[in-house]
Amino acid sequence: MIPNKTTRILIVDDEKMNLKVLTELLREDYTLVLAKNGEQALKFARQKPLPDLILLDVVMPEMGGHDVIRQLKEDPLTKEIPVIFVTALSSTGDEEQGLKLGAVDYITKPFSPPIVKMRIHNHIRFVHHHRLLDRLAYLDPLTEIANRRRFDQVLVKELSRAARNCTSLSVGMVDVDFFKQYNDQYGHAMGDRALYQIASSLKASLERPGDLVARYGGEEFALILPETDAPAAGRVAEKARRAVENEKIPHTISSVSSHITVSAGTATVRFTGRAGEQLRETRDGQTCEHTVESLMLQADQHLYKAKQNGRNQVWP
Ligand code: GH3
Ligand code: MG
Ligand code: MG
Ligand code: MG
Repeated sequence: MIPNKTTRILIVDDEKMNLKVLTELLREDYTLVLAKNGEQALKFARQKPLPDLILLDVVMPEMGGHDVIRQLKEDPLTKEIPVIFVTALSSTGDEEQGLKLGAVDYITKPFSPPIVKMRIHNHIRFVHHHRLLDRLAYLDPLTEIANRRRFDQVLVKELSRAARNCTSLSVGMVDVDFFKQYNDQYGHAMGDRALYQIASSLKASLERPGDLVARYGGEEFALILPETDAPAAGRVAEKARRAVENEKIPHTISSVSSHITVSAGTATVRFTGRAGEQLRETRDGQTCEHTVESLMLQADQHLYKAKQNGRNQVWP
């Protein structure tokens, strides 16, 4: 990896001299953000764009480095940011504790600048590799939205979160209408382009940061809508449907419209009772064991109804 200025490093140290030394060492290769105490460190660590790496002093007045890393690791926003301790505390016990708290490396002062620079380069290279692997594993290459693997992973997590917090969770299945005919008429390459545009449009139509749209397969997309009850899910799906329609991608042989349209089915699980209890209830008041499969099956059945009813619509 060639270091570049789009990579951000947050440097935290209460002593100006230490900040200066690290700044001199790294400023040519990276964009640096400096914090002179623990509170500032937490504030800057949560500001977007997030830092790619944090160099953290241990001994600081008020909030020390150990408290800072604990809080970073507890926050879903910052827990993946690698932290390197840079400290004068050099005993084996100190180092062991730093690594136990989740630091990826432990550098003791006084340090050798060229060695520290190389160690930081190596960690940054690792960060970029990790991101690349993440993209490959969880992004659909054609549409550049989440893939099926990511969808399944998020749905399991959101289902258990909804059960824990006794909230509603909705899913949606979205399927392009008469897409086979589109491919037949315009060719597969245009079909691919249309899928990209549909995916972008669906994604842009979602409002909440926790919502997810994924490519579920072929020309099918799926939505995860946390803390969303059935009527709200219907509204979100309708908004998504309209967004695709408004793209006005010509589809002259579709019998629904002269443009590409989608149909959607939604399904909702509503967890009632006190948080942590096991009572599981559907929208219709039936108590049943809701698994990922049954929720998706229901959304699929509702999608089928939307298709049967004439397409370009949401069911229920
Ligand atoms: P319906 O309204 O009932 O959903 O009709 P449909 O033609 O969309 O349904 P069908 O399931 O018969 O066809 C889906 C089509 O989607 C067939 C397939 O060629 C196309 N498709 C699936 N994945 C891709 C893809 O990655 N690229 C392109 N260009 N087409 C795809
Ligand atoms: Mg200090
Ligand atoms: Mg289909
Ligand atoms: Mg279809």
